[in-house]
Parts: sequence; structure tokens; C-alpha cells
Amino acid sequence: MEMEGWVSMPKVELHAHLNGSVRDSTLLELARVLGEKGVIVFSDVEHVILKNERSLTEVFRLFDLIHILTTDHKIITRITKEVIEDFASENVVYLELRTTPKKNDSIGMSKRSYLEAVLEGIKAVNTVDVAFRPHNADVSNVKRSSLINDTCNGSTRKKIYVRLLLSIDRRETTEAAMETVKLALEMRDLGVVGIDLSGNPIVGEWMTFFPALKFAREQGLYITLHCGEVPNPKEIQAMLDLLPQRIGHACCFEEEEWKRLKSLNIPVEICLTSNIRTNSVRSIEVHHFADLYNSKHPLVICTDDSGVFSTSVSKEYNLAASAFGLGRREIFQLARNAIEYIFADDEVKRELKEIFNSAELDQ
Ligand code: 6MZ
Repeated sequence: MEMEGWVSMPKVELHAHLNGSVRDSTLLELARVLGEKGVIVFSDVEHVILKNERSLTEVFRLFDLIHILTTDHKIITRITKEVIEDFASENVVYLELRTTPKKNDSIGMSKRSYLEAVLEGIKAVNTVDVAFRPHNADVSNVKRSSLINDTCNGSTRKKIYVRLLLSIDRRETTEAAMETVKLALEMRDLGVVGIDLSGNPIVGEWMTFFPALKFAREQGLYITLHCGEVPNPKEIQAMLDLLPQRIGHACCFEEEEWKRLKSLNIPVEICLTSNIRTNSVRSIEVHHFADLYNSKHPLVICTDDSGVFSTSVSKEYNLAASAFGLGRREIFQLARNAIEYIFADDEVKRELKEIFNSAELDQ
């Protein structure tokens, strides 16, 4: 099937890191500006941004560079707006965007002000209507709709639901992780629905994050964890013990861990291109997608870092279809199944089902 066919299909994206989803053109523009200011040497970073094959270690080095380019309130607002517009333009109808709130005293940035800059970015989206506040948030409908862009020009406007997950970086301390969870709790009415644990999987200890994750779970925030990106049986067990509502990747699982995951029925966010590029999975032929799909385990196809891995949800669907011999109907069904695993209320699920039902007629 042509790419256009995947683009026109409604899609749900549940695993996208904000700073991993920035357009190359934006990164290059930001690098040029910092180059002119003498903060970086543009020619040194240009090829790093444009390089395609990257090991897991190189990916995290790239994130350190991206963070130098983007960690400024105005730029965070800009990239949030662009990332949402990019997903909406390929017909993502529900997006859970995750990002690590960052503190940088030298520019007066706190985790809270970082998140506020993200929220500004959501409000600045203008190519599509954005619904980002939960239905049960304590605001009147009028106030809520005024927060949604409704510069309707007569034709039916596209709409995208956006929810935020706050990430804890594995480099952080217990206190910093706890601060992120508290911020998420305060910002619940503004569309923050859960907590993610991410960052370089060879860094940090589970016991450092555990208190914050446990607290988040007790407070009713949804939890998704990067789990088994590298072999680490003890940590995988501890993660499954927490009963997260979803996990990401699950690349380096052993037989026992598969059994446990399957019996717990925890949905898995599958990021094919990312897993292959970072070598977490040797090749697409041996990717665990096939086994999970065949055993009807809940899963959702996601991008991880559409910027860093030069991909899109449509490209990932296309890859899954060609690598595993799935047809349009099967991929459509996969996309629709993802509605069950989203971190949003039943009203959103109902509306998404309607969108998929009406799109099904065109399939
Ligand atoms: C683990 C990843 C990741 O939060 O600054 N991140 N963590 N595994 C991955 N697989 C490739 N890809 C991205 O977005 C960038 C951050 O997301 C996490 C890393 O912590 C990275 O620094 P934010 O918006």
C-alpha cells in the first residue's frame, strides 16, 4: 500500500518523547543560531543531527545536544506546537506526548516553568483544534472551549486529543523524581495524565525511582515504564511488580518475563524503527512484535522519537505491514485497539471509537 493510505488512516500515538520528535529543520535552525552566538560549533553538530544510524549510546549523546539547543522556554513552546502539528498532519487523532520537566537555574527555568512552556505550545497550535483538558476538569464548557483553538473557517476542522506524560529521567535523584510526580498531580486539570520512566537504560537504579513511581501510582496517576530496553532481569521483575498500566519496548525479555507480562496482560508500546536502530533488537525479522501480535497480547505501534529516527506513525504502520505481512484491515484494527490502552477517560474513548467507526467505512 502507498504511504498515503497509512497517512489517511486515523491513528493513536502513545509513545513519543517531545525532544525526540523535533523536526531536523528546526534543530538545524536552532544550531545555526547557537553557532552564530559562539555557544556551539555548527559544523560539528550538523552531521550529528543529520546522521541516521545511531547506537543507543549515541542516541543519548544526541539528546544531550538536543537539550542544549531546545532548553529555553520559548523554544520549548515552539517545538511542542510543531510536534503536535506534525502528528496531526498525518491524522494522529489522539496523542500522548511525554517530556522530562527540566530545571536550569541559569536561565530561570524550573520544572514548573518548563511544563508551562509546553502548555503554551499546546495552546499555540493553529493548524488543528486541540482538546487537551480532561472532561471532568473543574472548568465550565465555555471556558474549556475557549482554551481550544476554534478559528473555524467554515469547513470541518481537524481535531486532535493531546494528553501529557511527565518523564522521570534515569539520571535524576529520588527528590527530583518526586518533584516531577507532584507537578503532575498539580497539573492534572491541564491534561497531565501520567508518569513515564525513561532515559539511558544503563544509568540509574530502580530503587532511586521506585518511591516516586509508587507514590504516583497511589495517587492515581497512570504509569508507563521503559522496560527491558537492555537485559536487566531484576529490574524487569521489579517493574512488573509495580503493575504499570503500560510498558515501553520490552526488547530484552527472557522466557519467564514473557510469561509474566502475558499473564498480567500489560499493553506494550512497540517502537520498531527505534529498537532496530539502537540495536535493542537485532533485526526486524526477530522482533517480538510478531509473537505478541500472534498471541493477541495488547500492543500499540509508536514512533518513540520521530525526529531522531526520521520516522512517523504512518511509516511505522507501513513497516509493520510489510515486515509482518499485515493488511490494511489488520493495521486499522491495531490502531483502533489502542483506544483501550490510552490514559484518558471513557468519554474520550467513546469519541475516538466514533472517529474510527466512521473512518472504517472508507477502509
Ligand atoms: C529511553 C528515551 C528514549 O523528555 O527531553 N528518551 N529514553 N529510551 C529511548 N529510546 C531510544 N528516547 C528518548 O525527550 C528526550 C528524552 O526522552 C528520553 C530520554 O530521557 C531523552 O533525554 P524529553 O522531551
